[in-house]
Amino acid sequence: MIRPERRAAKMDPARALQRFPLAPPKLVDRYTRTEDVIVLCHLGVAQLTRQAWSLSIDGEIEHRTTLCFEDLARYPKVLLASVHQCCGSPFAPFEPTRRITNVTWAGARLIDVLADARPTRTARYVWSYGADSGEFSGVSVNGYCKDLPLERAGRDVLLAYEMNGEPLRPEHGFPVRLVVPGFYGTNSVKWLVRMTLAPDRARGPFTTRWYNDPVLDASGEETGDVAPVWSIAPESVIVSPASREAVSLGVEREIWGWAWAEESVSRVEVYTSDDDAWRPAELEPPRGHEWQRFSVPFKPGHRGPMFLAARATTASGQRQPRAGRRNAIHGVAVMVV
Ligand SMILES: Nc1nc2c(c(=O)[nH]1)N[C@H]1C(S)=C(S)[C@@H](COP(=O)(O)O)O[C@H]1N2
Ligand SMILES: [Mo]
Repeated sequence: MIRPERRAAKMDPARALQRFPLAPPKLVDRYTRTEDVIVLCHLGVAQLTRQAWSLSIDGEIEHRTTLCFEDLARYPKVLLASVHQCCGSPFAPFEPTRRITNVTWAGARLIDVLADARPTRTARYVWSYGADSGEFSGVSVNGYCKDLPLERAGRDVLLAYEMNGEPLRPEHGFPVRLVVPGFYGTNSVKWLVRMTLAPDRARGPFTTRWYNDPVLDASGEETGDVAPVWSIAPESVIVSPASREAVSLGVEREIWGWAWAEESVSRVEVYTSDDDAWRPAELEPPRGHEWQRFSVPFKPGHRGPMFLAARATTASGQRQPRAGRRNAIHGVAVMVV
């Protein structure tokens, strides 16, 4: 086993970098092309090579270990597809941004790697560190750090080295990133170089100050509690028709879109303002953490402006709120001509 020296990775660019996703009418493909996938780098892009990369695992484990890329590549390669969603700005946690994509990943299973490190009974969280460093919102950061409950690692969490069938691009975390399907993208640490098993949550700014939502009560007041931005709440977008599209009177077509949640979606309803009714949509059965297509037949009966909306509900009864949350209902105003 090679143990390269850990030096701070070169950052290029050494500033925040974002690529916003396609607008809902452009989300026509089931799998998002890599060039259309969101990019969010708080500190810039860490430039790493496979040769210089290593992952050290420490903390509450029996066997401290450092893996090089060949060590990781020896674990069974797992392929899966999942939604990959940025939850939006940490400064505006209740604002819907719909930064959503659906991509395929390949890599080693985190539990396979952890099985060899043998977490102790006191380990409850996995802290993951990126090789990126720099400044975000006036705070100096050495290694973007996120956490996840160890019990959540037991399912489908990957140490991924491919996106959409190709090695990760630098901005997506080359050579290895964490992927937590079903959790918001912020948890999927890029340029992953260290994991620490810990009895408690990570204490860095990205798990305490940012991406830790104020908990609201039923009337929308802050309770003083906070909740980690982990699980993806139920959400849906209407792909067609597009906002402000002119749709033809009396011509039958579809209203369709995508719905997703960490827990799969069991029901989508579509609202049409001409009859002021929510109708159940046809919905694809869930496939892992991929998004699910929904559709309803649509034949506009009156000329003039019309409002459409979709709302998703999970099996446990979580439903998209009307407004005021990042997963608020997506509405589309069209013109019947
Ligand atoms: N090391 C590191 N990992 C990171 C980030 C980051 O700034 N640094 N940004 C996070 C956020 S907020 C999101 S939404 C996703 C975006 O992943 P992508 O740029 O590959 O689409 O990466 C997450 N992982
Ligand atoms: Mo994000």
